[in-house]
Amino acid sequence: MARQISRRLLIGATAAALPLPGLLCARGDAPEFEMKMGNDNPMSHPNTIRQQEAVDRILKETNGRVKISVFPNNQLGGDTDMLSQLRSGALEFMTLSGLILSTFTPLSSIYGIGYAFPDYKKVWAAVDGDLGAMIRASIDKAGLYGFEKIWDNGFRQISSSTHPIRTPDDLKGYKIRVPVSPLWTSMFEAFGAAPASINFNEVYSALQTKIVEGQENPLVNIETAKLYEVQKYISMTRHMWDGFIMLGNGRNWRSLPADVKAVISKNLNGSAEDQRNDYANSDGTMHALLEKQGMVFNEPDPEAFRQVLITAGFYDKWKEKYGAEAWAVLEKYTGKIGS
Ligand code: X2X
Repeated sequence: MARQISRRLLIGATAAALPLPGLLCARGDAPEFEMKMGNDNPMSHPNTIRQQEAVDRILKETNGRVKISVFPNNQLGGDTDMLSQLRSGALEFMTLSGLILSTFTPLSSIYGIGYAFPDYKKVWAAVDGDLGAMIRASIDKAGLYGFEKIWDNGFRQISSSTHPIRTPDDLKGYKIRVPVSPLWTSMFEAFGAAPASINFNEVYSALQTKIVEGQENPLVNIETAKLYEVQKYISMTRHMWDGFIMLGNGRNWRSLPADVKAVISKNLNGSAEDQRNDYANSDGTMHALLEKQGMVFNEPDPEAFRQVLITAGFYDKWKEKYGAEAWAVLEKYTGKIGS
């Protein structure tokens, strides 16, 4: 169902993305601002569909003055490559997990602490509230611009080609791919697994060639990246929530006229809300689609995994890394973590 919706949306978005001859001719010249936006999501993914909608509205509302082209699916390179391009100004916008960004702005991974958020209500209160403001301030200090509304990257589940993950013991020595981020590596080391840091554009081949047994992602990413072709089991561990921060190159963003920034912000933040709804309503549909592709689901007890993180000192380690002040902001929304 979500795929039809996404296909319908995609067809709509693609058609709308076709050059708007009427608009451009109305000004009779090239756009005043031509910029690029990158992501690591396939064409059929809600990120790509909603980003394309946003840039279409921006082109229209600026009467062809501002043209942002979306390059999905790692077309510009993997996440770490795109982040370097963003920092240099070769790329003007991208969506990136705060945990991958944290190699550059350590505080931006704080929302990804294992089992910190039980539900979306607390997630959005935090990232649309003081926790998000704190993260954006750290991004700003690092010379980038973080848009107010973080996009959703869902609650993450573990997939495997070898065996289902039923208890924390099943993670001992488990060769799992994780995105390039100290927090992801640290969490799976705390579980006793063998995490391998690999960018998303290389995940399918790493699973196919058995470099790793499994990976972890929300169902919509597993489905849209066709990981069901190289995975057999999905264990609904729901071990963390992740978000895609919409980022701009700071220098470029500051150089834009105020009216242009207002139109871009309104439409990107507006599409973030639409994309959040897509994700929040997708798990049931994705579950059915993935089962149809032959994937076998199990529901382990999350508390057993959380206890392992406590015993391994994972929470104490990261509370020290972020500092008591930042941790207090996190716990303002999550309640006490790690006890
Ligand atoms: O790399 C991943 O697993 C993904 C697609 O979820 C992120 O961008 C963090």
